[in-house]
Amino acid sequence: MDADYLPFHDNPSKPAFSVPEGAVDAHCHVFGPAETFPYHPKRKYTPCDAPKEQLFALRDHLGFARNVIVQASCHGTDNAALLDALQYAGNLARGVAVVDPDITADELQAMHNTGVRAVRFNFVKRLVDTTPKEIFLGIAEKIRPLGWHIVVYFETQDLEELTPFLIQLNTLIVVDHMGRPDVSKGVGHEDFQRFVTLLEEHENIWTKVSCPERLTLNPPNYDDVVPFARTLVERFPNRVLWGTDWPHPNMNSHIPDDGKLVDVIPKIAPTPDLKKALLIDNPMRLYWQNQTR
Ligand code: 0GY
Repeated sequence: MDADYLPFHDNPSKPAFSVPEGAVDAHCHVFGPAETFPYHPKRKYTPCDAPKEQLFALRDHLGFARNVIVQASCHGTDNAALLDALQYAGNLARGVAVVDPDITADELQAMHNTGVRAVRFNFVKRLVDTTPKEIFLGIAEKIRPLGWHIVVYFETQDLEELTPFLIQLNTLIVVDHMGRPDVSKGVGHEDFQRFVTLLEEHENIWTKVSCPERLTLNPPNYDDVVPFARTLVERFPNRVLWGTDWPHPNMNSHIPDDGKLVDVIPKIAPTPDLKKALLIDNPMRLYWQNQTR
């Protein structure tokens, strides 16, 4: 683990908010253990191990039923730890992989059979080297026959430049962490409004209203992030997902208490219908519907 790396909370609180039965944590990771699943040689950070057993113990502690596990950059395109966790969880987890451009249809099908339903394209420069857009477009075509979608991670300043590419992908897209708005600028700022307009104009674009711990200016109080997430939940109730982001790689402001993150949910999804859409109906539709596994 990097010397300045903050490990995840070792004793998260029980949330005050009772998560509805069948809820999905739609953004989390597994890291290692390095002895079994080594980190990628080209990684930009080395985390502390966060193995599947601890992820699923947290799921139970917080009251969730299912997980969507996202391949993180520290494992590169080696999805072994992710696939191992999916295998272990059976029908209770789905995955988002990161793949090489030369991946074969058979390899993709094997991943599908293990529970992968999407690939992730990462544009965050501190996490990955730049990938040419043609490479991503090629991967988008390879996954199309499987009905997978694409999870994209970028920062607010990159949205304008990326928009034509996102449209060109012409498939269902999920944007991580609300496109990482600068919350000091407020909901009305043109940067966040550009993101709202993107979703308004493109019904194939969804977003995760996750990561208040990364976006807040006042940790561990997350109230400054609430108006951003609530705006998206209320405007696009059928296209939003929520996740813990456990084990919270690359945090430097504080170690988030996962129970307190769950307690943000009723603030961003104030009605029972909004909570059900966010936590159950949307992720179930996207990751579990019409699937044999
Ligand atoms: C997240 C956020 C981060 C890291 C990664 O793939 C990754 O390494 O996604 C980050 O550092 O902002 O979603 O886990």
